[in-house]
Amino acid sequence: MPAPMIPYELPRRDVSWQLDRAEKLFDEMAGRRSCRHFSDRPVDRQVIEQAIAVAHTAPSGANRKPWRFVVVDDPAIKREIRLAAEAEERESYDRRMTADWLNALEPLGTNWEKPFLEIAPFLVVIFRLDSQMVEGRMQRSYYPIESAGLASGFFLMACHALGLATLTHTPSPMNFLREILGRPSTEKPFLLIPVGYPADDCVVPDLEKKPLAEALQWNRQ
Ligand code: IYR
Repeated sequence: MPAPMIPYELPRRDVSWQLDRAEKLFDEMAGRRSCRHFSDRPVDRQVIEQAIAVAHTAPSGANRKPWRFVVVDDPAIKREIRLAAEAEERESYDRRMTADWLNALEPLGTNWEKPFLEIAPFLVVIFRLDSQMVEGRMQRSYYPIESAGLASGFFLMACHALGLATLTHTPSPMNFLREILGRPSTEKPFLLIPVGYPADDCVVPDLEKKPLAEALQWNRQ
């Protein structure tokens, strides 16, 4: 049965308001960087829950919201995650990643060591749900990867807007997260996101960014 329809309105904005707002939003988001040097300064649990509430407003296939956000702040679990991630990362850096891949990562200065997994106050593990219980039976999800990606983007933006640093970390393979966190096999680890504040001496690489003109096209080429 179709859901009842309710009015949907947005405030009317003129172009100068939109361009002014766009500039401010651009400046704010362009200031977001992936953080690999976290402070151990705590973050209030309510703040991270609010950021997840924002992520949970993201659109999704058939409105099924096929994601789960697991927040880890237990030091013993963070340590388990660090050790398991580093074991996979060591294997990846030493054997699994291609020379091209290692070359592409060189400007970032990353390696297999991931101390931030213990230092950041929260590790947020986003799972994508390939199926889930709906109306009392297991049903498949629609576009779970796209949906989880959308919710992840909303989450990163919410964290940044709340003054929190994040890293989209993808130790590979990530199945250890499902085991450590006790999630069922229908839930696939999607991203591991440390959240917190940058360390006082945090630095980020000064990277050249791909020009927007290479990413934007009007109509046909
Ligand atoms: N997962 C590894 C390697 C890595 C891969 C990509 I693609 C990055 O943008 C950054 C790192 C690591 O986290 O070190």
